[in-house]
Amino acid sequence: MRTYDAYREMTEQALLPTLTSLGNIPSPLRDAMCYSLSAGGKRIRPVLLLAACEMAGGNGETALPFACALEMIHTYSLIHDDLPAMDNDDLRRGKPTNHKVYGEDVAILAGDGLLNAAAEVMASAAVKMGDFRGIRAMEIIMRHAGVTGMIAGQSIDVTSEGMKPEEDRVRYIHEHKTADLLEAPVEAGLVLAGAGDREICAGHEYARHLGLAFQMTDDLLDVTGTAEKLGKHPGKDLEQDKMTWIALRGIEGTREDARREIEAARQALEAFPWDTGFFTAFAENLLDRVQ
Ligand code: GRG
Repeated sequence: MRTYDAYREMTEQALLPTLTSLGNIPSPLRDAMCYSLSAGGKRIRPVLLLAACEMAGGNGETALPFACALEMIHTYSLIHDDLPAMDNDDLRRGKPTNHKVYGEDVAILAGDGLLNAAAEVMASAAVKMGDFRGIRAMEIIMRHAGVTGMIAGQSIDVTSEGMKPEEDRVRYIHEHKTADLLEAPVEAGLVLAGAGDREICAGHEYARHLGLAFQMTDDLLDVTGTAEKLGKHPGKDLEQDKMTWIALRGIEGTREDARREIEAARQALEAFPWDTGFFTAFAENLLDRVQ
């Protein structure tokens, strides 16, 4: 296995060539898609996919198109989330948001374009692989990003603003808006490596707990972080009366819950027959962000 930085660098190198390999995208659509895709970001989702695949003995290079596709989906979701009709943000990844640079019409299309490009990239990689692993990985990624996954979570999030926080509702939003897009890479990476159902189940369990802790730490950073550190404006959740974990449990309660989720994630790793050091360190680093 490689380091986080090595997987991140693999992703950085492959992202734009993977997009442009699809053919001639007209400007300004192409510029808008490339702008957000190359704006940085932690690249957590592709890194998780490549690491899960290599942990289980798979080939990272073969998995790379799926890792890039997932980052395209994540980037589209950020572009759309920043639109005036959703969170109405003007700063993302330390840069002006897509619609501030290209206008709302092109930003919407850039998001649509990235989602469609992701499906094209995965379908074409699956055809090249010539077996069921690629199709299965694509199904996992599209389902977690879709109308029972991330889009479902986002839909409940935007329609819950101003409501009294309820635990089931907050949990639903976090499991789908956030955790689904962390489950997808771990499960898909394992599938691409040919792992068995027991390991895929353990991967699902790990990533679900990790995803919940990830959203809790994101909520904490929204209260305690600075725009300079976060690359986006803090304080938005309170401003928009969002149904967050903090609204439910307060700052200390959220910290405690995040610690509990990380512990549960670490325990899920025990079911793996491989060296899980990468994934333990990943979970612990997440917690360090808000200690
Ligand atoms: C528009 C369908 C649709 C979904 C939007 C991404 C998203 C769903 C909303 C953004 C707001 C938010 C708090 C999402 C939860 C997931 C999350 C914390 C995303 C940010 O991910 P990072 O921290 O970002 O990995 P970078 O920039 O590092 O890639």
